[in-house]
Amino acid sequence: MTSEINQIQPPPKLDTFISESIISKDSPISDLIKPDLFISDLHLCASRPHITAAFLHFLQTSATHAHALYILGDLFEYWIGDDDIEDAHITPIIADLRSLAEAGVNVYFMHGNRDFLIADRFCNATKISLLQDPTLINLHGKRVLLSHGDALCTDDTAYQTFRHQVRNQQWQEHFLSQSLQSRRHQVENIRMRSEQEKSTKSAEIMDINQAALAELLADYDYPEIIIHGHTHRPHQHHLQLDNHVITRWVLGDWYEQGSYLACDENGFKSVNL
Ligand code: LP5
Ligand code: MN
Repeated sequence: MTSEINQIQPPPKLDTFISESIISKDSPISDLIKPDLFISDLHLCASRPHITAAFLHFLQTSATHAHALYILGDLFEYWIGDDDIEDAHITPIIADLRSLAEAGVNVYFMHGNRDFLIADRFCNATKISLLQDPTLINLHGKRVLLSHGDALCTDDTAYQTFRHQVRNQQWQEHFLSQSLQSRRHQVENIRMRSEQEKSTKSAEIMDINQAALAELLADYDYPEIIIHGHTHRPHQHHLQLDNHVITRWVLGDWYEQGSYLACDENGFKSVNL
């Protein structure tokens, strides 16, 4: 596997590096103590009000003590366009994300496979910053690569074909030009089809492909850590790649219980709510 990877040498994609996340010796002492928090796959929706309540509580408590909050995709069960922003279920989420940002916590959001249509209006209303997938950051001197994770599931060819189609700008413009009701109806259909197809796919097919992971890590010059979600299989993996030891943190979903990954100067820890 490693010799294959060594043949692929595109330039490192360091353009998405976030300088604000560098905590240097000269950073205020409070920034050294405050943790960075990582969450994904909350799948917030009106039909799971207790999960939305748990998230709002998290935003009002643990998150307020953070240096930054990174939401690595699938915050919502699905997002059919920013013109749906006034939905009653969405309003308190926007208000609390905004309050958190106004309280001085840096809040970042990366698209997932269910909410990739989140755009400027949502970001402006919440004061969150949109991150590209993947994005490299620096935490306490360690390079940390962030991703939602779905792009790495390359064995799932039916999904990758679907992904290619819906990430196309022209397709999105056409989809967004339709009524909310029509969009909602189409998404409900896709959801049903997705659930149906998932029941026929093996767990291996729906997991991260190790060669795709190795290629991504090599592209980014072997960051010490990668954090992603999507697979709903929370775990801390260790891998060795071309003489580099890399830790892969997989975030958990919020279906049964909320959780987050916290990083401070002492390292990472996974916390259940
Ligand atoms: O989300 P999860 O983990 O349950 O499953 C994903 C993959 N499924 C999806 C679909 C989403 O769950 C639902 C759609 C999100 C709405 C976004 C809003 C805007 C788009 C509106 C589109 C009309 O992402 C699932 C993976 C699984 O992760 C594990 O990685 O397996 O993928 C699938 O199941 C996809 C199917 O294999 C293929 C579906 C083909 C549907 C084709 C319909 C016709 C095309 C319509 C226009 C694009
Ligand atoms: Mn996902």
